[in-house]
Amino acid sequence: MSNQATLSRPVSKVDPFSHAFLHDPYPYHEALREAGPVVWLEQYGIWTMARHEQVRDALTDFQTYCSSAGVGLSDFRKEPPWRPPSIILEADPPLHTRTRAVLTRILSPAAIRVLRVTFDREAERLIDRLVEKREFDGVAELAEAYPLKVFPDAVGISEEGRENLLPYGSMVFNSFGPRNELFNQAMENAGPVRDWIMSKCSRAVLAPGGLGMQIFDAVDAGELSEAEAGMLVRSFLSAGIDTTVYGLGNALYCLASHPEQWKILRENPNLIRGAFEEVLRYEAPVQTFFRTTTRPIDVGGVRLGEGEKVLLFLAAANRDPRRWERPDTFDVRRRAAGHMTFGTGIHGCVGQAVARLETEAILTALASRVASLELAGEPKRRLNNTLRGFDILPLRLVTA
Ligand code: 8QM
Repeated sequence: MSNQATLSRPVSKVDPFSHAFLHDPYPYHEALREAGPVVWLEQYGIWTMARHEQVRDALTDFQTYCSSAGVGLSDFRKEPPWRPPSIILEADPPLHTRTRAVLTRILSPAAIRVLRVTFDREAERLIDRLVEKREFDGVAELAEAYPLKVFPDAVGISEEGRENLLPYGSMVFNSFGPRNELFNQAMENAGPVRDWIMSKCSRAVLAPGGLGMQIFDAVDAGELSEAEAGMLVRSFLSAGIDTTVYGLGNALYCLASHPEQWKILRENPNLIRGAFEEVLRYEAPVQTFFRTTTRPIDVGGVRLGEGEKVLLFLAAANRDPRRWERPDTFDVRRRAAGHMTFGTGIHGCVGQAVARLETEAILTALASRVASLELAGEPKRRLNNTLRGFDILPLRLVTA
């Protein structure tokens, strides 16, 4: 019975990290979903899941699908990681439980309410400037500029050297994929960029009261070692910038290219929160994550072995017609909760409230000032082994 299933395992020859795939992943997502609940990718010798049910089940079962062997293609048990593993992302319980508890507290709803004041003010300031400008690049001048200001300020790092944050993010997110051209390009200046990041992770250089220093408060409370606290500051600087940059860029793109949806938002600003969830479902800034099996497991009648890499297609789960009506329609009124872009389970995005806060601040400032939000030229994609988003997004704002 299980032999038969093994013989009939669905296989695919696609390369999910090729330029063709990354440029327009959606037809490939459909093919992978339709191929079966789990599919063998011949090119890499790994499994992949693209249906909502299987992606969610794998993310929920952290005992079978572990993170400590890395959440990229590379198996940390077979080859050395490019940097010391994250003690939250690339960790399992009990280590993960302890580190996660600290970040959950620092990013609690009460903490987000405190951040909201500054985040709203900075969003209004920036949008006022851009409204005056009328035409601008939505990536450099908005989707990058805003997170690069408010998040490092909140963490409490110096202004000097912040141009290292995006190159570091590019290293982190490209490194989850294979060692292809995108990976090599991202790693070109790896040494100095990594050194700068690490130099910003110590108690001595963090502003008092900031999110970074609050991690060090947990050392004083006996929850972490001094070295672990530095590693969790590194996690903030790894996970907190590119994700929101790509998410905000995708939000601007979705709304600029769906004017009727922008009109709905302008007339009902209470829909902004749900609209961002729909952006995350429809154009997921984080497309994929891997897990590694800790034991043999049956998935829809197919037997996976122990120690095997599994590529989870968050972005394909988000458009699975088994889960969503009209999955390829961008609809800000839809209930998009249940998308997989923040993951789910014990590793579900710990910073998701910050991501929502940033995008809501920007979209609210825009909706109160701007009648139409238009593409002013052809957007250009920036390819990345994990992230989906833009390099250039020419925008035009027309005031009410
Ligand atoms: C991705 O370094 C880290 O801890 C880390 C890096 C990247 C992420 C999360 C954590 C999911 C956003």
